[in-house]
Amino acid sequence: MASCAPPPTARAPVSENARLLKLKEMFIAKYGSAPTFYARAPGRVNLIGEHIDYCGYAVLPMAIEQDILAAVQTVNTQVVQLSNTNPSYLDFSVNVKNIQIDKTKPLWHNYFLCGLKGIQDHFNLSSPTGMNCLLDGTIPASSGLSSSSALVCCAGLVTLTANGVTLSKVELAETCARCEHYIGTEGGGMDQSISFLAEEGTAKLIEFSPLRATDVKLPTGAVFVIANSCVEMNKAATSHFNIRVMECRLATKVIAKSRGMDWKNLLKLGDLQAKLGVNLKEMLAVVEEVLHPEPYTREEICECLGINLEELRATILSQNTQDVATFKLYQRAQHVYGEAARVLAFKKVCDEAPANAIQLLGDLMNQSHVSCRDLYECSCPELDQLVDICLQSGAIGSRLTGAGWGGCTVSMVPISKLSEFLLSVQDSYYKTNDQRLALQQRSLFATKPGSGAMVLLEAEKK
Ligand code: ADP
Ligand code: NG1
Repeated sequence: MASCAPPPTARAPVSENARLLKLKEMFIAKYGSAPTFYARAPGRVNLIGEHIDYCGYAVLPMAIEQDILAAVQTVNTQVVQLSNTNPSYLDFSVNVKNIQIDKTKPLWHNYFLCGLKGIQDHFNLSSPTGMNCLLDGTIPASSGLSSSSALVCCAGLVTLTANGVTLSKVELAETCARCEHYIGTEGGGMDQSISFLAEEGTAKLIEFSPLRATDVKLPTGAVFVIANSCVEMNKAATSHFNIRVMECRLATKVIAKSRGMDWKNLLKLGDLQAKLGVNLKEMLAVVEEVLHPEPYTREEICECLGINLEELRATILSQNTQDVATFKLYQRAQHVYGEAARVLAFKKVCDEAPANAIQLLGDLMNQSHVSCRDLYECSCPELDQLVDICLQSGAIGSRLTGAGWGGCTVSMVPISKLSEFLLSVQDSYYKTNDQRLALQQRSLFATKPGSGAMVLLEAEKK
């Protein structure tokens, strides 16, 4: 199986590739000699299955062409030096034996340190190598296209390669998913999995425990178009994301307790379903029966679980959700079970390819957006407006993608309508606002499934 293999290593004719050549020249100007290898990890667009990976449910993303690329040289010291082609990401250096990751300030180098530390910890490396690295990214940051995970995955692959150790793509994806938690966000493994397991030309159904990726053949008559709302949302700098993770965790525990189960050892809505042995539709009925739509106060949750506030804080809540006063359990659980079912329905339509496949997939994407907006409350006015504009401009389906609260939409557009669609979205969303107009070129683009992370070595000169 391809996923048991390590990420591929390819030979790249650097002098013929403008981006690699520029990076090489900048590297030499910065560090005085040429890089010994390059590594890239792509971002992704999630077609459907939002905020359910951390509940244990399958998701359906594809890698995009935009990526994080690193030029690297190992050195004989224990120092890792990091620099970036984007001057707003400042230089940083660290001793490999003293890596501290600041959860309170998610500066760019902290994401690199997650990957670095993740690999060091995995192999328990006693004497990790130092290195000089120059990074270059093309994924719009904090826009739901997974720039942070691409950086963590790239750092993981760089550290692996520099230290001469190997892992399969699956092991790398699992290690990088775990180590991104060092920054403080409690995400699932979607982003890191697709970054390593992606293959050109196919979207993937990503399933967890055990992690596996299955090809999903997308319909031929439509293209997927990404549109950035130009509203940035940094997951690690706010508590929105972790509050949702905690709400799902609390819903799991409250339902499990009500059914007399071992609730202390259950964390995910997916594991709860597996233990109850019922289908997703039946889980929606369980949610209806056990949970109420009014927000739960911390006190009510403590009462339901028979614990005190200190225990709630110490054993269940994350560091940045310690002081949250109320949690919506009913709405979040409704979203998760409904969205998990939509992912399976999407995959089935792709597999069976009926004549009305595009309409059916579009309907599922639209339902997903409504659920993210109304039940999960992870949209924002600009994203809702952009989704509406995309639908009015000819998309059959349109939804927010990634964490939300800003960032991008993904729309499914019939190929025959693509040019009209792009012009119409430009006119209605980007040309109405100077800030958006300035960002327009990199904000609205058709995309297709790209390849996964890889190591690049300079091709020998002929
Ligand atoms: P996303 O949805 O893109 O993953 P996050 O808010 O979780 O968004 O992470 C964005 C952060 O990742 C940025 O604030 C920055 O610290 C880091 N990052 C993204 N792109 C780059 C890059 N090209 N170079 C350095 N750091 C980057
Ligand atoms: P982005 O869009 O990269 O912030 C986040 C999580 C995913 C997933 C999505 C929502 C991380 C690293 N990524 O993605 O695991 O939960 O939100 O579907 O936490």
